[in-house]
Amino acid sequence: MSTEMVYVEHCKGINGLDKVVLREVRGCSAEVYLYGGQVTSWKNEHGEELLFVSSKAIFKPPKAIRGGIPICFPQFGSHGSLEQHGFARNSFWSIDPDPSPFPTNSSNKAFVDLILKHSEEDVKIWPHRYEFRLRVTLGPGGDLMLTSRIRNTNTDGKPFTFTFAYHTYFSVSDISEVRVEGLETLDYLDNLQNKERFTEQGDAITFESEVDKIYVSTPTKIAILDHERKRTFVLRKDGLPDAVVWNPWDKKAKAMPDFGDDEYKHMLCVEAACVEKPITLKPGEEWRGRQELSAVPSSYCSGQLDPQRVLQAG
Ligand code: TA6
Repeated sequence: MSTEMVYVEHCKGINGLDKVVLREVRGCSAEVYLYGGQVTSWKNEHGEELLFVSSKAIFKPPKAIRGGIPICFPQFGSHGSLEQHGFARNSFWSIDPDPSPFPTNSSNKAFVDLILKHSEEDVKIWPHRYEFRLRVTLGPGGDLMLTSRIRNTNTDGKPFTFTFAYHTYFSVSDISEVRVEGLETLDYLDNLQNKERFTEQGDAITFESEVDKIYVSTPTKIAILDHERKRTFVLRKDGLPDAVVWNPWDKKAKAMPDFGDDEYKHMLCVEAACVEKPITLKPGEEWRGRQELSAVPSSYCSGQLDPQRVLQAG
């Protein structure tokens, strides 16, 4: 029997939806649904799930899958004719037959290239043509990388403007034991106060109630420390100056049919984004936005782990 390592497997997921499973030699894995181009699983070498997907997630178009890493494009948020967070996460992506050269690191074998182009439906509500190439890579050390390349392919000479987010749902043991490092003292727009601008206080962010904040001009590295699990997620980003931090807490959790009443205790969204300053592309121009997630053991208790060291580490 072949013991050949299967790095990339195309198969059927929930409700028969097409998905791709990425595997690495140490036992780490990831899963991406072609519906939404959405990562719905990222496991470490022990098979522990690192992303949150609601037990009530509805894997049935046109509803977006509640959890994993929804792609918000061509709009983050809800304004104008587009639905909340745009249509990319409610669309069927394809395997890219001709992935124009992504800078490939030959040691990465577990990756998939997806593509989404304008549909005639979409053009009715967002009158532009585009090619959105998404590469999802599971690195040899179990890191998860998403690279988006969005090109304006309008033939009428028109530029287009968009906002974007990787709406990442991290799985945490207990939200009241989680700290976020790297956003201290930054300005943010508070979605709970009409997007008014405030300045964050001087130390790590902790959670005691609903939070829905868009931090602007943030550093390339953000750390999410799960004290109970002694695990730190490190989010590295490029081309994405903002970071959205969201936890619905109890009231909003109860109001979402595809979200368990108590599930807010076990998730936190920290989203690499471009919201404050939308991106404008002329025909032929391309934008690139990338995020890299890693999960490192952190013996963080009573300050033993210096979070700044985590952020400054290579
Ligand atoms: O990322 C935070 C946010 O914009 C919140 O305001 C909340 O609406 C969340 O996204 C989830 O949005 P969704 O459309 O997926 O229910």
